[in-house]
Amino acid sequence: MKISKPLLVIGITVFVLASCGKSHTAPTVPAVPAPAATVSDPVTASTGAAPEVSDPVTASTGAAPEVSDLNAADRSVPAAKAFACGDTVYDADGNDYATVSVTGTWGYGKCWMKTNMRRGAMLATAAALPTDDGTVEKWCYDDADCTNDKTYGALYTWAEAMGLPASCNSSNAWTCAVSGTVQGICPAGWHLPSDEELEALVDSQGTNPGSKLAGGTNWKVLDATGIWKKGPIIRPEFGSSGFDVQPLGSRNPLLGDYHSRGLISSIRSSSQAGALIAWLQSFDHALTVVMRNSPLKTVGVAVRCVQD
Ligand SMILES: [Ca+2]
Repeated sequence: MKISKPLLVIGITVFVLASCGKSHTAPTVPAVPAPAATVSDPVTASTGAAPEVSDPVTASTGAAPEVSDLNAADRSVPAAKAFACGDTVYDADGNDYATVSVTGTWGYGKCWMKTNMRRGAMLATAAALPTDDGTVEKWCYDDADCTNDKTYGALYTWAEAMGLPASCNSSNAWTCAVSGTVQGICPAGWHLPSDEELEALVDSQGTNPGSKLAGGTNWKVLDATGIWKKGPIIRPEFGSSGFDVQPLGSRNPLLGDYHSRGLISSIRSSSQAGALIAWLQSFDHALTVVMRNSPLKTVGVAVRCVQD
């Protein structure tokens, strides 16, 4: 018949195209018999054994390839919800933190933690120092476990907060140098604020920045139930930024003790001011302004992270 030849050509073409598209499921190629060894073959001549020829896939176990249903399970998981400022963020220990987009006269707008970091293992006393033990270490005021204390949080040295060796608390050698943003003890996607970022936060508030950035519960009372003791920092605009600096005081490295809870708080920056000192911002119940200071890196102060 005259049409038999064209049909045969089309059939071959379809077969070739189909084969090209299925290369990952090509049938096993039969093993090619090895050529017989000869006396002059330097490799096989030493033992006289013929080279073994086998299918490397099936010879290893003889088991059929395992078919997993992981892909099907993955497809059933909905895409993760994108983080929006105001959502809760979690540190590496699973502790939760409220977040806030800080408002201000000039609309700073970065996303900050609304409470102080609490991550890490508590040091036994204020006199103890963190070490390079592979874990984050913190002080808790009066040595009372503060892991669940969202009112005050924990205190950290500069190096421990930065994830650097403890020797960086007394050195600004190149191994302790800081460039770009530093995650340190912050959650992934967050970092310790630089000196410049903290300065911008304060400047964004205009007048009385201390009053606007400080905050917390029961702030108006003078007795033990209020976290800020009443003073000039208490003004009509107290807490208006939403940042809510919490007055947890600090750890004094010279005396090895805690002091000034309810009166003072500092927020640590990632920026060094020298071998022994680093920049931070201090809030005092007696001041409506915020003070930029550079005390010893071994002072224990609060850490607030900011989103990258
Ligand atoms: Ca440590």
